[in-house]
Amino acid sequence: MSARKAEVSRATKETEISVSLDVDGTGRADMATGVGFFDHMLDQLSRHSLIDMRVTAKGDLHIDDHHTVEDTGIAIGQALSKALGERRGITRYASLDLAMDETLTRAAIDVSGRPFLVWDVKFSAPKIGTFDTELVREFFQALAQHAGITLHVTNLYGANNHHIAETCFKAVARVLRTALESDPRQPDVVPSTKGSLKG
Ligand SMILES: [Mn+2]
Repeated sequence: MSARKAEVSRATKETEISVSLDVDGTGRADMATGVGFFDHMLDQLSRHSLIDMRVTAKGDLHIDDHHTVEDTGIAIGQALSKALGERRGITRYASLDLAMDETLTRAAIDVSGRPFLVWDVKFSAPKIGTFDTELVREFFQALAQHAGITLHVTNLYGANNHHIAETCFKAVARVLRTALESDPRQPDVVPSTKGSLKG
């Protein structure tokens, strides 16, 4: 596999975001989005996917966190798609049940080139600290759309909303890690009968 690295810069009237990532990294995370809880979640995404990620975002946080979270999802998704190129040699599929204390969350992924999010996660409170819980879905919707991945996330049970959010990020991180790993039985093949996994 050639180097799977990419940089994306994205500026609108609402946000200015730059992302650089290395899919074959060690999980080195450097997050500065201005949203503390979101930085903590992105640290999990990087650490447990082993994708090195550097994210800086300057968003209209005086309104709320929505644009910053969504647009960061877009930029990470775009960078991931760019880094993966034609997706040759990847494992493609993975699924996992991830436990954290009382919470269990399932993620399943197909690095298909077909963006799709199935989201079955409910929070029992609208906020974790100052962070809107509904933004967790917004992030993964943007990520799936722009990375060109099919992603299913289901929270099976859990009581603590911080844990529920965190297991979503960790579970997706772990399935990304597995699905993006080189398949040693077909390292030079695009794993599709169509011959293409580009969106
Ligand atoms: Mn935590």
